[in-house]
Amino acid sequence: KASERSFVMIKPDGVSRQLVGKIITRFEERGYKLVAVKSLTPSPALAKEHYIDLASRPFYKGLVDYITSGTPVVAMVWEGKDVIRQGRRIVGATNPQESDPGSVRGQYAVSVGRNLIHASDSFDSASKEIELWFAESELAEYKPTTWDWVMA
Ligand code: DAT
Ligand code: MG
Repeated sequence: KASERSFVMIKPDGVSRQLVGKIITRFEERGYKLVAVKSLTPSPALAKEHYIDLASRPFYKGLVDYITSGTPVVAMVWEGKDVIRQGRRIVGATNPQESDPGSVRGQYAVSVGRNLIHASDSFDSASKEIELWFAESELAEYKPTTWDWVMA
């Protein structure tokens, strides 16, 4: 769908390592539309809910502690053709040791516990995550000047 949206989050290591601009640029230059963006330190409740499907995993507490460390995250919504699947490709495999070197994780990360970035993995999780992180009023409606050329 041309209107497909994905939730993408630069994690605290990405912010602390000052990779925000480089990461946003990948999505922008591909032609995707930035529908929403904000910097925040997630509450434990928000981080736990975001990763609720992993609650039984041994790394869950460490994951929540990492996301809520106090260094902010950058939460975003990106829109465009196939952005959920393409977003996952831009981000790379979960374990940076397996990520394609051209992906964000494959270029900048080496540890699965510090893999820089999140992107929704399905239409259902994208819908849930966008609703969890953003109010409807935070989602912009506009058309980038590049849109018709890129999304044709
Ligand atoms: P992804 O972020 O690629 O969607 P996921 O949803 O399976 O991966 O897991 C969410 C995050 O949890 C992942 O980005 C990093 C962390 N994680 C996953 N597997 C892990 C493991 N085996 N050890 C430590 N952290 C892990
Ligand atoms: Mg995931």
